[in-house]
Amino acid sequence: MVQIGLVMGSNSDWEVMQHAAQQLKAFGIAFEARVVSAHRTPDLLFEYGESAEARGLKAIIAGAGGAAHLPGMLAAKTTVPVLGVPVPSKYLRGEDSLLSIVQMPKGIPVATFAIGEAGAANAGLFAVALLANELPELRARLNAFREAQKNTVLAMTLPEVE
Ligand code: RP5
Repeated sequence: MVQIGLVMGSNSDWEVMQHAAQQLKAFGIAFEARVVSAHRTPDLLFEYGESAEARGLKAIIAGAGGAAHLPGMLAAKTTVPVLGVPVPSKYLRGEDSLLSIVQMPKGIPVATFAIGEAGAANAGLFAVALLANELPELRARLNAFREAQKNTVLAMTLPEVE
């Protein structure tokens, strides 16, 4: 059963959003990836948000660029947690996307991540952490991931000064 929805406003967002998909896949999470555009397919957005809970989604990762309505409008249509990823845009490099997603008025929350690849990857990891609240085995794998990451940094060396 699909647990996480991964949606984005365009297939041009995939280059960034695939970093969320990679994290979900690495932890064996069942997810679906779809293009859902807030302004070009608003009816599909409503349908996706309205059906999310009944379909068993535990969280929705939503990425969009520019005037990024997608995460906020999805959050307006469901109480399933929405994790927003600002996708870099051509002219304002994603600062527009970030502000569009993060500045939700009180009452309809969107958990907003960093612009670009790091934000997408962290949204994936955050979704894993949400699921891990109910799944001890997944929690153990997440802790092992952190341990491995820590050991990689502890093993880092720097060049000698000439
Ligand atoms: C947004 O417009 C999408 O999320 C994408 O980031 C941006 C550009 O879309 P395309 O013109 O590449 O389809 O809706």
